[in-house]
Amino acid sequence: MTLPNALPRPPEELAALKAVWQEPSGWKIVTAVNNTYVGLMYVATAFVIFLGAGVLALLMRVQLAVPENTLLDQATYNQLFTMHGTVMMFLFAVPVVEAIGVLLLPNMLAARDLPFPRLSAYAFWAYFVGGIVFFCTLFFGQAPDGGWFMNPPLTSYTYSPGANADWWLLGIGFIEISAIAGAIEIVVGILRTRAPGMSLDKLPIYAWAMLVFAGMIIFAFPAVILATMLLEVERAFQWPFFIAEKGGDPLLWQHLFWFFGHPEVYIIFLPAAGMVSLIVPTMARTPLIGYRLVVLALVGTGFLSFGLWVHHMFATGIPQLSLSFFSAASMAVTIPSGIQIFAWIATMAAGRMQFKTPALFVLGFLAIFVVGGLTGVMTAVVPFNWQVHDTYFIVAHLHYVLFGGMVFPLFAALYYWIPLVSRKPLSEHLGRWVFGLLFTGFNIAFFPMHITGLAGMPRRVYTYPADLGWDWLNLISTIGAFMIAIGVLVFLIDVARNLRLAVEHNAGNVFNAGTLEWLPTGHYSVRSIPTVTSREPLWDQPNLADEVEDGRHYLPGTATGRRETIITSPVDAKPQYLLQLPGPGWAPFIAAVGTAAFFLLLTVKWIVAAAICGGIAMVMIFRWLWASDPGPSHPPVGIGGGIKLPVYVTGPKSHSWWAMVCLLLVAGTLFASLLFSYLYLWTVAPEVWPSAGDALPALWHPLIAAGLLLASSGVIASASRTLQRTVAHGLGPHWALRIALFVALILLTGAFAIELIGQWQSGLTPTESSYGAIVYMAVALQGQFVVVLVIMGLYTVARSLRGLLDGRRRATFDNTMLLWHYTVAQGLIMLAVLHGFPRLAG
Ligand code: HEM
Ligand SMILES: [Cu+2]
Repeated sequence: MTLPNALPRPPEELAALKAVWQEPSGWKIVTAVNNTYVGLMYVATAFVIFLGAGVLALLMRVQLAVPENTLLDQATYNQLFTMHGTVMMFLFAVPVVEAIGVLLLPNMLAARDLPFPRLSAYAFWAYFVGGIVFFCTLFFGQAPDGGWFMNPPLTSYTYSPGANADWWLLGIGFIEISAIAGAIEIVVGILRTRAPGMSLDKLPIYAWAMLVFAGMIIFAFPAVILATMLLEVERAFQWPFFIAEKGGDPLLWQHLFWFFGHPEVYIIFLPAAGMVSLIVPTMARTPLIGYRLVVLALVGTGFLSFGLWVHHMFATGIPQLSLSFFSAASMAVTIPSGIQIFAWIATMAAGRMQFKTPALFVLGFLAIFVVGGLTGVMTAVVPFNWQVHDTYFIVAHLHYVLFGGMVFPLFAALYYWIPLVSRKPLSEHLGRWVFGLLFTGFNIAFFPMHITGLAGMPRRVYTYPADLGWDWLNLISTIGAFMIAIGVLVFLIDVARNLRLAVEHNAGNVFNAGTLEWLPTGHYSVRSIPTVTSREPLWDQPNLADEVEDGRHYLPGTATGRRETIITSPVDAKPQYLLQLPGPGWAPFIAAVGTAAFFLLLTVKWIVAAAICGGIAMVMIFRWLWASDPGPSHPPVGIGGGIKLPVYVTGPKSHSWWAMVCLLLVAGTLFASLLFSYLYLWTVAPEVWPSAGDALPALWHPLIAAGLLLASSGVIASASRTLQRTVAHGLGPHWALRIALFVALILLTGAFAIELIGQWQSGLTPTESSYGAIVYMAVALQGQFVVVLVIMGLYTVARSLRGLLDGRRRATFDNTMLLWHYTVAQGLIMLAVLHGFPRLAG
């Protein structure tokens, strides 16, 4: 193969590349947006939070070590297990895998960075501030105490009047927004910033896993965001979604929560499985066996896991048919996991394994995860499930799955990839100790819990009477927990001794791996971006590292004098355009702190301060958006090999269009969850719903509203055609465009007002019944979209006035238009359901 660039490269090329990617130092590090910086801080924060949640676990184990212990009282213990579970699931497990993705993916895809660096920075800082404040509620006795799944009515205002539950609802709801931001970044990054030639068939398995992971976040998290919104509104304004006397149903919470909560387990597990699929071939020195089957298994798990949520509700008295269906489905999901396990075993058998520390952790993972899978199949059997419901058997099962399925792979990954960010690898000798302590400690701590559970000990009890046969088992569990703690301590010592952070001049490819992240890198990632022709490029092209370093592949420096990366087509990774990336800046940091402060202050009901912080966050976000639609500011540039790429693209080819589509999928899922809730509430309490004889809002209301909505979409569509005819600073069509935007906004808000007034005039109030509550919730959701569109519409007009919008520079308008049509569609469906459904049913 002839290389795109000839030798020698001019010396100033590398210097220019370095200068452009120079990162701030000192306290200005908070302005850094580069994935290496943000990724490292992200991983470190998540790990510290893991330690914190681990300390809570130790406290619980000390309390339970002997019967009738008085070290902790009931109220404190309730906060401890709730915080331990919540923090482990939401503040450690999901963020840490997202963080590793941010850190590794660009290098693995040979991109210079992910497509939205400021979004990653925003997601990280929001998580950082929100996570720390959330954790600190413990020190003020304000921590949530209703268990990690927060079931009402226990968490409703009547039984949890303090702010504890609000911290969970607002804090976690907010951190999920940060997780979604990260997920969108990862989806668009994997699909659009791959090295030329890295078709989907050559994508490293880890990237496949992260793609499924991020996709699952997009479809799972909206359900729990809706649930937290409903419960918070119920607590704050007495809208009775979950209160049975008023036609609500606590089980609605469980459906929404577990529709997210079960996929959550796989959201945590799949990235871990992806890591294992890269580590095993390296350790066995042979390519992964069954690549395509493993990809199929990842995608299959993603789909299946959305059909299992009811197995967390087997003891709630749901119909027999649901029991059978969800029981069978739960067993079916073991098949794709089994495929992966066999692929790993086959690969190990086919190659010559070197038992370095990462390999040990992988073996530990396999052993523990298989046990967790087996107890999972046991609990999928309904009668057995009823027996062990809410006992320590479940605590044992969930830790075999979560600790085995993600913490062991995580340690494997740390030992495996730390040479990428450190001058020295971690110590093999200490690594063996860490593994030994964690593996033995884990089994000593958690295996006895199966027996404790079968012997009848319920979970979530702060103490127990002596001589029920639980004493020894509990003491053993506590000893095991401390062995785990010592193992983690040894790991920290290893890190303190051997970790020497260095992105440049790192330890390098110490395990002789085949994937691209092991190419020599700087802050700019690779010096030049290689063409990929196989799944293990470093094994198949022995000279690749030197060629890349010598700048002989694509984009050997900076083509436009700014940070940039190549955008490729989603399936076969053909270069499409050059994306200019932003450098360091304050906006993401301030916006994230402002957003976090907004939610946290809202929790303590400091409304004015919250509003100010929210306002600051908004201003910052718009400042950063303002610069992110540069237009065709640069003529097409050559990237080597005779390829010339445009520097700006709009419409369905552009990365921002893809991100908008992802965002609309999130919105659509949120809306679907709301429709589900609406219909669900009707099935549980049709008596609070209007029937044939009742006064309903007159039909002309929704018909007019629908007409206005359609008209507003029509106006936007014609504005789009007008925009096509404009050029910067011309006059005529610009005014037509601005007027059209105003008219469309008036039509949209008019439609909303008519619907709201119509419902109100018919005498419906949100507090009287679950029907009123859910109707107004639907209207309020639509209202939020209208508010966003008003802001985006005015913003678009402002850009037009400043001459920043025309036929060629139109990404801002295109994204607004997408959201617009979506909002109109959502509004039409909502009108049809709100007005059609009770009528037809009655
Ligand atoms: C460091 C080792 C760990 C120990 C010693 C430990 C210990 C415990 C104990 C004793 C409980 C039961 C409390 C009770 O029901 O009264 C518990 C619950 C739980 N743990 Fe862990 N755990 C550890 C790690 C993890 C990890 C890594 C995760 C997740 C990634 C996790 C997730 C959970 C969850 C979700 C619960 C349920 C909380 C609830 O009932 O609301 N744990 N843990
Ligand atoms: Cu489940």
